[in-house]
Amino acid sequence: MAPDTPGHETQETLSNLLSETRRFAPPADLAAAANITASAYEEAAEDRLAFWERAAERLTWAQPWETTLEWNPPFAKWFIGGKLNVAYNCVDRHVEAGRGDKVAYYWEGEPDGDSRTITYADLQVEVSKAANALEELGVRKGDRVAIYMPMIPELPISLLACARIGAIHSVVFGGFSAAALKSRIDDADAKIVITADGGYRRGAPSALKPTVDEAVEQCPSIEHVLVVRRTGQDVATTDKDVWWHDIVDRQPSEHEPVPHDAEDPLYILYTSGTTGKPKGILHTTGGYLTQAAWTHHAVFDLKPETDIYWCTADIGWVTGHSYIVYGPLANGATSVIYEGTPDTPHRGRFWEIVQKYDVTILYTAPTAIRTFMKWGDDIPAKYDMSSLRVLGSVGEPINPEAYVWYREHIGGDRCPVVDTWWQTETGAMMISPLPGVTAAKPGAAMRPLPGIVADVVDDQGVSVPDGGGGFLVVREPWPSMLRTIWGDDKRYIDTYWSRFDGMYFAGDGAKRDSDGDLWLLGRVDDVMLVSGHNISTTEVESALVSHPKVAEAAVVGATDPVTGQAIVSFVILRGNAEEGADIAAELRTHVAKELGPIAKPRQIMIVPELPKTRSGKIMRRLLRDVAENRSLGDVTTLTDSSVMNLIAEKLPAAK
Ligand code: 6R9
Repeated sequence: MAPDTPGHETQETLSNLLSETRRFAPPADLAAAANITASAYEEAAEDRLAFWERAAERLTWAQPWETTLEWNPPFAKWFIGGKLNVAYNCVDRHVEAGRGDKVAYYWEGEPDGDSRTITYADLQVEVSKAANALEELGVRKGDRVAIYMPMIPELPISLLACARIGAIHSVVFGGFSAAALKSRIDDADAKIVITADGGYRRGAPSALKPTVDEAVEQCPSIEHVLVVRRTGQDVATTDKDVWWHDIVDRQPSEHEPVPHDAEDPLYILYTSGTTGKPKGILHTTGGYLTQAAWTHHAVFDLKPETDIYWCTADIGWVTGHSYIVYGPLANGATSVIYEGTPDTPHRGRFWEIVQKYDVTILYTAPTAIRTFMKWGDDIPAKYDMSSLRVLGSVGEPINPEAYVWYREHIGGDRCPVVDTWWQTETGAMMISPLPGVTAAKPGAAMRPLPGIVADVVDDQGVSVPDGGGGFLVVREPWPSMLRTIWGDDKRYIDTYWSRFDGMYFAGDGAKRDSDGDLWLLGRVDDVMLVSGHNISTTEVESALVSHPKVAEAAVVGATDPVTGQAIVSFVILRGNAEEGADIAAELRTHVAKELGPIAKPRQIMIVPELPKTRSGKIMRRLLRDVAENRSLGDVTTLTDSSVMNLIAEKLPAAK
């Protein structure tokens, strides 16, 4: 063993870990009628650019492109010379094709009974009015528009209004602080902010406008604040404010969607990363929409005439951009949008929504699935969810046990689960099973999608053999890839293109099993080095979650005088499990049995909650601080900072 070469180490150690043998073949009826069959892989392998050209032809172009790809590493341009309007593709063309009466969004507010149905014809009117209003406020092509809103229909309408004009939107998640909003407004030099008085969260109106006021006070670039009245709560006003209903409602309901260049910017979306100032990930028009739309069509087997699709993400994250707004609308889908939290007014709210709208495709995150496991099997069992046919997962590695639970308790053991790996930077899905093709393994993202050339390499950048592990990279440019970091080409090169020559470094660890299928192992920063063995947090967490009493687990490496790092785990028990005195011993034995003695945690702490980012990812960095008895680092991106107090209270018992 050579402990100083992480790539090789990962390879040797991980081949002993995870002996998952379950397989779920596609249902025969789904496979027989699937949008995509196995031949797509061969076609794309034969001629990758021709494959993406065909995907781009699913869109409506005002002017065809001349060059499919221009690649000056690491700067890509796709569909050069082509012109299209994203809003036209997402809205108008469906109306022109006689599908104006088709529902684009079933919007479900958090307060019971508060819902709206928006057809494609309605959306065309609303988006046109909003685009006219933005123009009246002085917004022009290329200007940046910050959007800080709850999950209400005016949110996707605002995105589309910007896209229509060619203004670059920068959505900032409605849970972020004034300081976070300010730094994002400044970095993008935004001209206006679109917001609302507030939104509904956990059964009560929660104000947004005061946060915007606090931020805008220190943002000289902002000329206007466009405010939707959602909750009707009392809010202070400033001379920059314009009410949405005052300006948008009186606009003409027609707006000419001028075509934009394929490489004109569509949006900036900030990702926080672990350190430093947030990175403004820049996406452009033609390639982005091509891949968002194609992957949505392929990975969910979307049938726009009959499917009711629901992605539970917030539009403030890339998942919402690509798979609530752009992908589904470009495909003419009918989607559900839900404003609130899954436990309001009760823990069956999601399943009530599935039942109410006969949802056929559900796309959610492992963090939600593990929460539902914790709440208990009896809750989803009360609802009729027989309409479901495809389930998706995104955001973190899905533990095999959570995958199987999702399949069984939500999908009635008949729906394929697609575990989709991608990032804000990739713009759209990259690695995923196809529901009509792949015999999926629980916990594996399986194969790069057709047209995507991803690989797992060792620390020298050499492709690992089957059974090996290392770093996930992408070897060829893809249509929806980020074009740069806004205003910082150097950081773009340093962050993604300097680790390995000529390859995109995703920052995730992965292994390729003996069949050649890919398993994502979490961020490489989180990998633990125990007695010279690289051990992935994901695999130990999955071993813990495979114990019937465990709902969720987070694992970190803490400095240890003997082993270098030692495994410390934080565990949430399932709803019905008792916290008996010997639970820690029981779990340690279980992990040793599943993964081998090397992976046995030094410590197990039973905790009520785990620290998560606002998009639901576990923040292991803070748990490392706890495990190493340090004072906590930056907690500003935590959803709920009181969680750390709850964990700290548990500490003495664990020692
Ligand atoms: C879409 C999104 C990206 C990071 C990514 C990885 C993790 C996302 C995953 C997954 C394992 C999956 N991630 N999907 N890990 N399996 N199916 O989440 O974008 O917020 O930018 O996060 O999320 O670590 O690098 P983003």
